[in-house]
Amino acid sequence: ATAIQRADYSAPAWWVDSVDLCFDLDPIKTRVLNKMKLRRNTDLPVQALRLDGEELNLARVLVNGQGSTFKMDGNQLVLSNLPDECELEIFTTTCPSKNTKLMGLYVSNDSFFTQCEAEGFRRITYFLDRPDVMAMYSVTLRADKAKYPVLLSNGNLVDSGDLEGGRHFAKWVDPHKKPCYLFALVAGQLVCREQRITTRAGKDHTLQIYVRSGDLDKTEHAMNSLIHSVAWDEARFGLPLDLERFMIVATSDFNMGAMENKGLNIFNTKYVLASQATATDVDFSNIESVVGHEYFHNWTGNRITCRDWFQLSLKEGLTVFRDQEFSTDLAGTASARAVKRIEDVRVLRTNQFPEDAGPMAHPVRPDSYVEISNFYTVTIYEKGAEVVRMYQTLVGRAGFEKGITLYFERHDGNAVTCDDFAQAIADANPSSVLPSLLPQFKRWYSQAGTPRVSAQGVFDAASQTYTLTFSQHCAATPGQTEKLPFVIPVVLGLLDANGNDLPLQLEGQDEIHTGSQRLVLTEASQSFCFTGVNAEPVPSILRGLSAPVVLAFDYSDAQLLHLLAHDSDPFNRWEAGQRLAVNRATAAINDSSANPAALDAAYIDAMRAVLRHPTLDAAFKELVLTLPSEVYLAEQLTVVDPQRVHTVRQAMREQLAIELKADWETTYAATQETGAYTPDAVSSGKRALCGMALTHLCLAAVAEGNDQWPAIALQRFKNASNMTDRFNALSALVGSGHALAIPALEEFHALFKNEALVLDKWFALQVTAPDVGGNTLPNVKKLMKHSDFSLRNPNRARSVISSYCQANPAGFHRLDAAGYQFWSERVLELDAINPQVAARLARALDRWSKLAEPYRTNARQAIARVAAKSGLSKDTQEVVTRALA
Ligand code: B3K
Ligand code: ZN
Repeated sequence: ATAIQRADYSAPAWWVDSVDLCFDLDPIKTRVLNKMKLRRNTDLPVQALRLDGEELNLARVLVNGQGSTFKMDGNQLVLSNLPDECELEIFTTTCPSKNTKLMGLYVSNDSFFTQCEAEGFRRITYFLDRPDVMAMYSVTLRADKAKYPVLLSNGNLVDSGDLEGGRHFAKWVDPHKKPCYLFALVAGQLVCREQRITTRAGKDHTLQIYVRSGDLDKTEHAMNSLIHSVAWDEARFGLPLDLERFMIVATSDFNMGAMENKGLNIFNTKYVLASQATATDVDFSNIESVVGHEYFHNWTGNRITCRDWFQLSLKEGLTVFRDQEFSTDLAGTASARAVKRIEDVRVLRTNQFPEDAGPMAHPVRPDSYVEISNFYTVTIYEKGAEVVRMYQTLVGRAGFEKGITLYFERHDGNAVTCDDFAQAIADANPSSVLPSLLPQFKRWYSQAGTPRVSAQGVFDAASQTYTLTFSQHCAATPGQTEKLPFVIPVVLGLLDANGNDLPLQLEGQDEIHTGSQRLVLTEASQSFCFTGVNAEPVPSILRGLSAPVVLAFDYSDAQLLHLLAHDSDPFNRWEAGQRLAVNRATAAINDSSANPAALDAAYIDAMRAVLRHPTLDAAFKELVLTLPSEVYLAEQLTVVDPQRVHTVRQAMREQLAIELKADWETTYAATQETGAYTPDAVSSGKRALCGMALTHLCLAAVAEGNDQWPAIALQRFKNASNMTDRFNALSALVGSGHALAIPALEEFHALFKNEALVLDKWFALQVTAPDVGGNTLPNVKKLMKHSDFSLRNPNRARSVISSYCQANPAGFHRLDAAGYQFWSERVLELDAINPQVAARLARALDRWSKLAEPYRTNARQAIARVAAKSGLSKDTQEVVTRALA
């Protein structure tokens, strides 16, 4: 497969001004008539029209109503000698029921859905399938009325009625021009929750959420999230809803989370359906952010879209940043805001940092790709969001809002690049530091890899100064050996002996900062000297993770304990606790003769103090008490023995369980009742801490051969009035390996056998259970034979296969390599059905070269077996080829 290069971009030779689509929907043979008004791009020399198509049956081509000659060049339909303006009609047919890739038009539960981003529209009709071709759309849908009573597409319904033979039709017109990746249609037996709203601007809108008939009672939270999203974007960025009607439709067969099609978002049911009985607090909060995310795309993505797919982070990084800000603003209290930031940083560091250090590392704006679907990554999304966050840090919140306003003034209705975005933010803030730093700042778009910032502090008692010296370094990544220094905003504070922030004054400057100060690193190495410091302070560096970097500072335990106890920045307070744990874990992991139970009294006492703290929020306590994940710990090591990492972390957890037992009991007692269920930040934090207490109490009980707490967990499981408490109790039992887990799992299945999303949890919980005597893999294989298992449903396949391969390191990385064998077989099996799902799974062994032997050799061989297979999809091929490079 050949790579597409960013440098090869050229404007399209033809523009499409309007598209009139007519569908005769049928699961076996859907007919599509595509009438386009074309206009030659006269800026370029005359070129043939080349239209993309994939798995289409071409019936007829008319130019200005006349039969026309054409030729095929691979997958492209090529028409030469067209007049500069013409109408082109193309008739094709497709078979939606055989579409297991879930790209283009497909059938799920007897309904029709589409997914076009990035290159799925070419599976519906021949088209210039690229985001810089924006057209006006009108769409007529015809289908059997009884089977498909609801017919939806983008924009406004302008006509509908009955046809002969029990069929009916609906005609939709989208008032906004759009790239074809935002096209959507839905047809089926669906019901809808509807809400009319009037926005601040005084306009009326209809919001609708369509689901299958049994699911209507689970749409209230998604609707509320949508209402909040509309209000927030108007209030924070002045961006109103630009459609009379805004629809969300849920489907249980979907490759990813959701899709922002103009006016007709299509969602994975996982990010729509929620009731207190079936969804956890985490589900509720994910729904809020995904509903927000897709809604915010209406401006950042749809009104202004990407010129080409290399610019993907233009819309994704920015929209993730916006959804993070939305959830943060909705969270309310300062503590809840900090909790949200910690959660986002955890995602960044456990997913994106490893990606940036592995074979798939790529810049936020990649230079080349084989299959664009492989580049919907945590780098494009989460690192992209951090890059946007740094603009805000550099120009301030008000300055950033001005920048967004200028961006829309300049580019609304266009397909643009990351450079256009950067320029708008800089131009709107002429007196900020950004304009002069912009060329260097843009290295964040071109250089892959996570920079490492090393800092050293020197206190000089005689001059009463404290000098911080920073140096930055970024390791080589595939295709990029040399890196130039980045622009790195470093927000910091200095704590005195009482834990208070010192006033900060840099040598030679008049300005005095109380609390935090923002420094900007631009050199490979540079120093900052703070004056008027009369005793050695403890530096709190990179507050709130002010840049997506690794900070190396040789903190003593005493300094970290001081930060954990006092830092005014809750993020760094949490971070200090993580560093204490990482130091202990890595020491024990690296010395295989050492006792894996690596926690000393100082650490345990500090955790006890946090648990007992009178004013800290439950959610924050839960985050501090959570040990760094096995994946995060592995990233801190040069050579990884996954079994040793697991053994040490597990031993540390047991130690926390046993040594803090009395405190877990107190904590449980204090948090077990949260009253009537609401998924707000405070009560969900309480439930999370309660679940954590129960987990540790069950762990301690099993270690001590005592059944009291498992019995309490079983009762809580049975009596729970919401899914969060019920699932936490079940997880506590399963995670402790207690025998009561078995009947509880059976009961859980019986209770929720008709709730697909809950069954996904049931499957995932079992395959991520601790691997006792190598039993996880046989259990995974057994679960794949369960009558509720299906490889074709992405959610279900992920809940069993991906959860095992990607969320159970100790169960997966087996000495006998059977986990890798299983992985390679499933990748190949899935690749024949759904390449996108397969290629995601293929990334489970990204970090193979860091593994200790024999894991390393065995993993490499498993990847090579996949790579050797003929007929692999481009998707999987690209992932395994890069892994072996
Ligand atoms: N833009 C879509 C992702 C499409 C993925 C295509 N393989 C959802 C989102 O980011 O909002
Ligand atoms: Zn997105």
